[in-house]
Amino acid sequence: MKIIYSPIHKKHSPKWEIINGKNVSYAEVPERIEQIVKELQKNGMSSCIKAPKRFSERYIKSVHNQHYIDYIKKGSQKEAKKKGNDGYFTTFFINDLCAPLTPFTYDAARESVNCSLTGARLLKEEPVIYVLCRPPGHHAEANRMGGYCYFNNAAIAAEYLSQNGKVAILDIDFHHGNGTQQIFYERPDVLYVSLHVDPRVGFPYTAGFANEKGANDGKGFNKNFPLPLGTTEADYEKILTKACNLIEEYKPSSLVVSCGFDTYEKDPIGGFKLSIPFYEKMAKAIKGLDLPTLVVQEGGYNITDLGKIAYSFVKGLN
Ligand code: Q9C
Ligand code: ZN
Repeated sequence: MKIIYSPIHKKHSPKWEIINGKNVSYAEVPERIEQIVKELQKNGMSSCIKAPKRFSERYIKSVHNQHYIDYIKKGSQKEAKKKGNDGYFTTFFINDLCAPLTPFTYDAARESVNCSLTGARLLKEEPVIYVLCRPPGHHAEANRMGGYCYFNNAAIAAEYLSQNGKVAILDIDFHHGNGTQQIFYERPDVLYVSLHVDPRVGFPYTAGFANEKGANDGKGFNKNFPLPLGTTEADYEKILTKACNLIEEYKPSSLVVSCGFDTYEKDPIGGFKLSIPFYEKMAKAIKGLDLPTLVVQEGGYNITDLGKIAYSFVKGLN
């Protein structure tokens, strides 16, 4: 297995998000990815870790609007020139107040895409690749940032892979991937399947309902499994089996996993009851699909245990 990682993400480190009009300290911190890398290295995986290659901005444009890309680039540059450049929330192209622009936001988001595309390209040679990217991507829509996401790493990789056949995206982050759903909503050649907290009680609130099934040519190629707060391993496993069956029936050429660890029982912003050993089980179920698989990091905010969760997951993939 190969792991794609770049240290550039560390430069993107916002202080705050705004929830209900109040500043709340930012959960999506650099330590997340650093803890995972440390734990994988500790377990003898250093030789698996590869640096990303650089990809042209036109790959980002395959999914996002050019005005949106420029806005993030210029906004980051503008912030870098300011005194006290702690980041700011833009008035345009946003879904919420969880994705501020800071001096290195564009650079980090761009490198995060480089990581997912490097992984996608390597899938020809390696059956399973784990992309340790940050900032995450699945809440980023074609022209809207939000939920700690700017460029949709998984969607850009899926778009790239779709040139060689149908792609399935399995989203197991605690939150619904509203961005990925929106980007492929009218496409029959990319199937989006997501398990997540019921949007009536959890972020992103406005998408992720069971009746969102795709539109036009994409009708029937979007499947949401909203789950209640407090979902147990037994219940989660049943639904994951259903999701895997749908993917199997679809017969894709490759699989992209939007992989969040905020489903963990001790996640500070999650609300499911999954334990560390359960992630190995989940990964085995995914591995059982026997598809070229690109695992793209999304959320997961328990800094203390993230490394152990990731290692459990990696064991199941191997
Ligand atoms: N108290 C991802 O996991 N903040 N984004 C919610 C709850 C936004 C999550 C605050 C959560 C965004 C990639
Ligand atoms: Zn999440």
